[in-house]
Amino acid sequence: MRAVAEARTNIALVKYWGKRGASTLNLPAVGSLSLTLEGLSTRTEVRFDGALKSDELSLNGSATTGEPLVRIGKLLDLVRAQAGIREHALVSSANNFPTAAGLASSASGFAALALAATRAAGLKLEGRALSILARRGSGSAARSVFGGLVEMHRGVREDGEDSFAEPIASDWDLRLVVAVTAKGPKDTLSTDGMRRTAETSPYFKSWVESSEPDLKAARDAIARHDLEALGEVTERSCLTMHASAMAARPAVVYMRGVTLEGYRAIQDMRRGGLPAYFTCDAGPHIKGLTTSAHANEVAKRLAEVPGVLETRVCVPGAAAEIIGEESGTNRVSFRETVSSGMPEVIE
Ligand code: 2P0
Repeated sequence: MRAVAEARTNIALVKYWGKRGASTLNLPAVGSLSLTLEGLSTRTEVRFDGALKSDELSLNGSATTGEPLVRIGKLLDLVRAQAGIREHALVSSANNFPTAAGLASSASGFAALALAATRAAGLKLEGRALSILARRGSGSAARSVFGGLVEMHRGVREDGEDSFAEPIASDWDLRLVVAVTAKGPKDTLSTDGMRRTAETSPYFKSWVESSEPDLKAARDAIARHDLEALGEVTERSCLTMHASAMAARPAVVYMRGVTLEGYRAIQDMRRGGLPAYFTCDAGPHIKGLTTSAHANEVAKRLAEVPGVLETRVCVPGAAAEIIGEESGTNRVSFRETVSSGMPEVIE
């Protein structure tokens, strides 16, 4: 009744922003397409224990209550219902990157939680079912179940069973350069920012309409390994998403001066023949899409932008995986990825 899982964060090249319908199933208004990143991950242990009076959460070593515990409790309730168990759980979760830096943690966090909780509850879900469960915790988490390039399907069903992510087979040596521009948590949580955008932005409908053509362009570019085409769609999806959010009332603005300077620096790089493409998320950090041959130069140039605190070159990351598990007297510890299902004994 105990399992430890690890999941990596992901960065969307074609963005998710907004929900569809009034459903409580966390259904996205648009599909999305992302790259899972190695090196920015969450490791989560879940232990169901009949002696616990309520669910308990430790985040990065500190006992945590309030909203994070409520969100985690809701996902645990879904797992308990599926597994037919009643025990409360002790959840310990840690990121190997500073949560306060505002880099995405709900994606890796809920993917790791969905995998660890189901396994600790004795369930063995395949990738699609796990992605659907992770989506209930956080939309972007549905993508972190898988490694590399991943497409999240919007789906049309009210029960959400066609709203899941799938890996896109590709051996493209893409890199994402992350330039951290601020410390401290972001101003508006994504869930709140996207709700306000959907409810009040005059541009939300246009944003939603732009998504399908962008997804198609991205898929085509990936099939051709066409960085220019993928980069162009990456930039326009990001800027269209932010434009719709900025037009919300009150405005939802995540970019800061340094973010736009990063955008200009990336435009300059391209003018000088260095292929790099900009994206950013629900925070001020700059992300540059490029390939392995150019990643170090892109990182060097982004580090020169005033206000950039730190840069990091990220390679495509692996699928969520079980690091270890234990049930009753059966003690096993191994590494098993969602995509391959091939166990690799580590102890
Ligand atoms: C994305 N973001 O596609 C977009 C781009 C941020 C900007 O998915 O409400 O934390 O938990 O489903 O997944 C962040 O949204 O939102 C996000 P919920 P989530 O990566």
